[in-house]
Amino acid sequence: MGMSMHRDHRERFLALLARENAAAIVPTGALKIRNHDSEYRFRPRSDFWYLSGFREPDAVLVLVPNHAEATSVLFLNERDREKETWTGRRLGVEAAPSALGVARAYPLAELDERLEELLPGHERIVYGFGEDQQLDRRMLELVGALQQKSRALRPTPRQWVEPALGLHELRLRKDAAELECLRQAARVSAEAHRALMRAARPGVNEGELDALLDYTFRRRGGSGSAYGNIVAGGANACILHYRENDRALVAGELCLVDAGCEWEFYASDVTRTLPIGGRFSPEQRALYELVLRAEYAALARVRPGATQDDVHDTAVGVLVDGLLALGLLSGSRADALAQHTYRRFYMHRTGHWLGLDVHDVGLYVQAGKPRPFEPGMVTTVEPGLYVAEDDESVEPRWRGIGIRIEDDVLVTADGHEVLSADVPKEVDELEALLGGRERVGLQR
Ligand SMILES: [Mn+2]
Repeated sequence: MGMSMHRDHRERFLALLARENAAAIVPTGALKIRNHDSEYRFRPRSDFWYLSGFREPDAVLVLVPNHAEATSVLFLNERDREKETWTGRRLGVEAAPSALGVARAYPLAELDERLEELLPGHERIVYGFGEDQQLDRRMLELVGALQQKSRALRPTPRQWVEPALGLHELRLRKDAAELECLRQAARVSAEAHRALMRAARPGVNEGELDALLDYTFRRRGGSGSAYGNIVAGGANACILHYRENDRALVAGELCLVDAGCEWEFYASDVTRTLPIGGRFSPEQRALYELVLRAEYAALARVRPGATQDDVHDTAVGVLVDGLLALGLLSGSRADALAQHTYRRFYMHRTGHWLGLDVHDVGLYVQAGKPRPFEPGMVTTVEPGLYVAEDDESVEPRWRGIGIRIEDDVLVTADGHEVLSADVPKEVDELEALLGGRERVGLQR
């Protein structure tokens, strides 16, 4: 793995660029200020990491397949003894080619002037607009100037191409080395969720469990959480992106935990919903078993040729049947499906691509139709039900229950593999894990 994975990605993308007579300019971005003069921890942009394996900020990878001497060129910060004393070690221009396998490396300050020499000979440029307005403007000006002085012998770029059209299609299909990262991310997530289940009991604050997740992710070698952990007790679970994580858990309520480890910047995305105190109430249990049935039915649909819509429709079908049976929806099944009355309780989609980004790149629709799954794609499957605290259309006993069950799923040649299968989700397992403490007499 390591460098060879990124080199493989670069070679694959260069071959694609060569066919299109295209160059690519791929920046990683700069440190971002958190407040005053403190910065957020840096995380390379996913396209850049995929192609380079380089962790430092302030770098740009340029791929120029039609260039005579060097097809991969990295621009990065120069070594600087004084700056490194303050802000950390730098790889530097000299060491970059052998460390990363790029053909050449230059100081970032030379980017514009070198691009004038590297870009001619290519008809289009792959560049993602919208991340960095300053760089966007510089690139437009630079290419505009190139076109002004173009010579007939060497084509100058005339077209900008979005990374979504080629690079993101490569990222959508995971290779063996990437799958190893995704498996490792899921493995550590499983350990973190299990640790949380052992620690979750009445009186514990959501924030303590949030910290336990982060601790386990990083202790086991992950780079941290792949997105903001959600630890949502009671009706907080009905807020889909609940972030406060600061309330003490109460016996008898559910706690929804949506958290995934990031491994070498590859994400996992796992949700479990736990009975605090160790016993589901009848209403909680009815809804939980319904969501679990929907998840199993949806998972069973994941195989080559099926689509995200198939998976979603399957989950919705099971949920609607169950909601009708429990009296939470009324009327006919056909009407509930046609009029989307279930959306009061299930308002999100059932899955999304997973990879370097938790909501990973890759088109969901091609030529107006949902694209079929192919081996090597990774998706989440995550049905849920959320009954708002103030939903007066249902009996009070159902209100404030929020449930989601989410796993990470690899599409294989003959079906699928659940990467997060080690995270318990059966009712009996959860009741044993969360209630076991009383039986062995442990006190907080
Ligand atoms: Mn998800």
